[in-house]
Amino acid sequence: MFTEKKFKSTLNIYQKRVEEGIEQFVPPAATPPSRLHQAMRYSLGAGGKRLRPVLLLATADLFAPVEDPVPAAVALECVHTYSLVHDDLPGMDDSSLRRGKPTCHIQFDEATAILAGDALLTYAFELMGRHYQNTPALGNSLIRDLANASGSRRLIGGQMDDLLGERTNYTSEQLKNIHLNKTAALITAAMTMGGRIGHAPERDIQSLVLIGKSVGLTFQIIDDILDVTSDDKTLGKPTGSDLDSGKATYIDFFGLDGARSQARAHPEKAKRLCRDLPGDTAFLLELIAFLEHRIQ
Ligand code: GRG
Repeated sequence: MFTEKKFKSTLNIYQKRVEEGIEQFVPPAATPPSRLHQAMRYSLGAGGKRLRPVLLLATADLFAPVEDPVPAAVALECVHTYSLVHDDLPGMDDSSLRRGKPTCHIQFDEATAILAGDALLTYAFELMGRHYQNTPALGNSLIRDLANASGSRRLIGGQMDDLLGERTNYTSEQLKNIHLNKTAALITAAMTMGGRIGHAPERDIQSLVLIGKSVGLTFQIIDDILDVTSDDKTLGKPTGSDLDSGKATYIDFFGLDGARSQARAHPEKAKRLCRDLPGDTAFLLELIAFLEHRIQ
């Protein structure tokens, strides 16, 4: 069992490994064309919770990895950050605040933000291809997991369906599918990529997929709840945006209490599955509880 203090200090250690990894592996801001690299680093910069790379590192640690998981963790954060930069663009969510700072297209300009997002996405695969070249089977599985999670049937497809859903009415089942793709896909990739770096057996990879889905849904339902119960300053991004865009949320379908009860059921499932994994799962269990309690 972790005390709150031990959990926070372990989380800080993982977050620090991610920050150092970003510093080490992402091209410096001065790299030509420097405006592009500045924008990439600006958006990657401090302010993110680093949930996905922390999940990757913590999952890898369950299996005592031989290869360094940090480049994969940085690649995943690059893909997540690209998705935020593009999601904030005027053609999508049209948002001016992200991670407590002006969004990339406000700080720079729209064209630079599009290119910075493109470059972050592309760089993720260059980084993994380069870093895991001496372990090609591992490199291949990492690239496949991340490409699949971020591709047209998962992250990008979920975003497309979400945008279409603003104009049409969808069912609660369709909403769940959108969130499984838009939110849970990268969270699931964090867990399977961590498992792959630890050479986890296929049975454990399948459990990690299920845990990732439950954690992803928890995360999204809580995001929906916070959108109506929190404020811009606490969240570092605009609240009330779902209502403004006419986007359906868990609250529309299940009410605030119903959404809260689902936000308890999904992490319970994730924690149950976690207990069957090898290694010391204490931190992972606390991290799931931490995500669950963002609202309480
Ligand atoms: C543009 C292909 C493309 C996809 C965009 C990021 C995204 C998909 C949509 C954003 C809308 C949204 C609320 C998504 C669900 C949850 C989510 C991804 C929240 C942001 O992640 P956090 O809270 O952010 O982990 P930080 O800043 O802490 O990294």
